[in-house]
Amino acid sequence: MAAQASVAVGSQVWVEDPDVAWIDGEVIKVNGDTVTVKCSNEKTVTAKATNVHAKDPEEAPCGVDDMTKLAYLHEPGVLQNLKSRYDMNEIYTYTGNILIAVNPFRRLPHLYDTQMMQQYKGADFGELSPHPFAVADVAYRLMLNEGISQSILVSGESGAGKTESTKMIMRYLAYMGGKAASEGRTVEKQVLQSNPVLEAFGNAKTVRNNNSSRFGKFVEIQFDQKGRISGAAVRTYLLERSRVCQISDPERNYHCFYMLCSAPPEERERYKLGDPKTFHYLNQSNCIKLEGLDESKEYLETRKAMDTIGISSEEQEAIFRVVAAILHLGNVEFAEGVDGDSSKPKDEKSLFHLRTAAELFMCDAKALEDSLCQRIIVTRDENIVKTLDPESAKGSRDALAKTVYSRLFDWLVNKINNSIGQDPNSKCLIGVLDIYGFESFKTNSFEQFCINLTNEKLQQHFNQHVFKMEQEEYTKEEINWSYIEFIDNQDILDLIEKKPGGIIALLDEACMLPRSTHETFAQKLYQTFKNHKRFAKPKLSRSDFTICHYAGDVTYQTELFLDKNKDYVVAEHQALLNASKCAFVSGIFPLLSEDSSKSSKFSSIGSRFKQQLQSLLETLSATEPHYIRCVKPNNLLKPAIFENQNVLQQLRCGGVMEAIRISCAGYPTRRTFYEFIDRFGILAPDVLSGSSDEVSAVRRLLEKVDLQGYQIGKTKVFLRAGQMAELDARRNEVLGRSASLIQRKVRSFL
Ligand code: AOV
Ligand code: MG
Repeated sequence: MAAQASVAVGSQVWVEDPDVAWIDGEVIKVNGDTVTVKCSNEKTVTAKATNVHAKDPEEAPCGVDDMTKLAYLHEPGVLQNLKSRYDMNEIYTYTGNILIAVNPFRRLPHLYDTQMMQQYKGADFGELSPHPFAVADVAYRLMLNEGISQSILVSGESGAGKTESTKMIMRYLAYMGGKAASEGRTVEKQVLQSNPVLEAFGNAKTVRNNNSSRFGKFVEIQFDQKGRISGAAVRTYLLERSRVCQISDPERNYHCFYMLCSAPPEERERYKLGDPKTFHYLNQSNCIKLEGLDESKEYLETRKAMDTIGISSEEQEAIFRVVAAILHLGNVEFAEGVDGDSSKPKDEKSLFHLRTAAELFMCDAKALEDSLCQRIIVTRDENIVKTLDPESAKGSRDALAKTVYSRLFDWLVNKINNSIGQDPNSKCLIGVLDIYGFESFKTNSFEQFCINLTNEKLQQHFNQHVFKMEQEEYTKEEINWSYIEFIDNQDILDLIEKKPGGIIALLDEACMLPRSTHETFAQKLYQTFKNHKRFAKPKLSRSDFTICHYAGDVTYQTELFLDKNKDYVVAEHQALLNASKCAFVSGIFPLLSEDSSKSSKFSSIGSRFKQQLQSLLETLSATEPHYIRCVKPNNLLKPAIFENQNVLQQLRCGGVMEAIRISCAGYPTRRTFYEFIDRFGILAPDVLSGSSDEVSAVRRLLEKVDLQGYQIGKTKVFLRAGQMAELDARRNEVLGRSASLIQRKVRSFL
């Protein structure tokens, strides 16, 4: 994809290495199209010439703050640059307008303080070191000066630093758009305080991140004509529900559960809470405590943030009462009832938790028990009570816990939006997107499928944008260029989204047909997409399928696809909580209209998510986007460890390499006339003598060295991929010759 070295014996090059991805070395032999390289780790490697890349002989040891300043824009060069900067705690680097952020996994003092914000305020982009504040500043100024809405899209894999970056951006925007030194509950304070609340209820410790967001988030900040924040809206996407009742070691449930268990004693007593280890929903994992986190402090802070947002103390009380009720609910176990297929609370302990849960939900204990252990089948003539066996009752219990929790979360999001308020007159907004990155695990289910769809959509948006930016740079410099191909992932999007006939449509169909199973669904997929380039049936599998995503192949297990795609609330649960004496609880389970209360009516999570994404992309396409790509340098979550292979994989998945490829397909190397003459004047010193302007000197120099296909713009020379290396090789030759010339002179002088 990148500049090929015009390699000769003695050239400094990069060659592939299984451990560190790319290693540098010196060419010691060239034989046709194979090259032998003596690597800096003393190994000698023979490789194809096309797999060897030139190394910049003048590479700055501390790297460059923008990848486009690299002499050679190729994979090893990009990687080396990030690494050498990371080693010096320079965690931010631009690739043109894209900010790459490598997670430092340590607090970098002063990097984010108010003084720093002060500095970035109004500084030209590129003038100061790369920083999220600079990105936010550009967005803010473009919005204010040009009147165009902006968006800042933060992506990267779990634990890469998306949420932290998002918070910095929001802080900067609040700083710029806040009313200086005002007291009380200002809009910008509310906007900022929405973060800790959403994190308490929507974040959890996972294997990949101790504070992993388990939902996607788009925050839209509205501004008035003077550039002051006048409103905000938060949209969230797909909260992970299964975590409420199922966690695997060493992960944790949502933070709020542990916080509440560390609440002040009188509250814990009121909710009959104690050691988190005594609750089934928490003790499935051995991890209870998080190092460096004071849960009781977090609890009070969450409460304070809720105050700021405008959640009343009655509402707060109800929220935490419901959280406690869920914990108690999880401790209700079932045993077989009097007759075969029925169930009842297993023992006194289960009965206690059942009663406590009912008390906290403010509903009738017997009604709660019935809603867990029975289903009412409505026929035309009568209602028939069907009892559930213990296993089904447990399933019913968990379904209730998940439904309540997700309704609670939705309530919070709504409340935040209503309290902060929308500004109907705002013409400009800045949207900040903090959404899950591409995922590929050992087993991938419906969640990964949705997450990866999101990434496909955003990737398409990204490619189109990067491509457009390139075009604009060429136009600005008034150079000719012809259409450059770039990989479009529309075919993958069609495979998933097309209506009718795409995977989501087929899944919905399967969910509506009474007799379908995940196996019949998979068969249908195999039949339909037999010849699709992006679809594959793994050998030896009867129900898995593989999608060739832009970021790599992912194999999905269909087992739970049908279940997870169905969004319905058990009618008995709905009725139970609607009858709660607590206004908050009955409020999150409002009476349904006749129509939608029929449990047979199926509502598809996949289709709804697809629509949400569609509307997100419509919003985004009306904005000018700015991209932040977060990179996780290692999986140990430790500072100062930079794993090349790992980082490279992320740069590829995040489209950074693709952006570079697009730019390489055009004229990847740009040098101002001055820089160009400075570096290559030595190739034709005679063209420089005699006073002439820079442009004609550059023109003559290029003619003299007989290069083809380059372009001369208004202020810069545009070179094609590889041409810089070619010129450097010649320059080295000249330098070498003059060195031996000097040596000869020196010797003859001696
Ligand atoms: P994520 O949002 O990308 O993951 P976070 O933003 O939560 O990742 O970052 C993970 C952790 O890395 C944080 O809790 C910090 O400890 C550390 N970290 C990230 N950025 C910085 C920074 N700039 N300075 C210092 N420490 C940082 V997920 O939500 O899991 O996809 O779903
Ligand atoms: Mg996050």
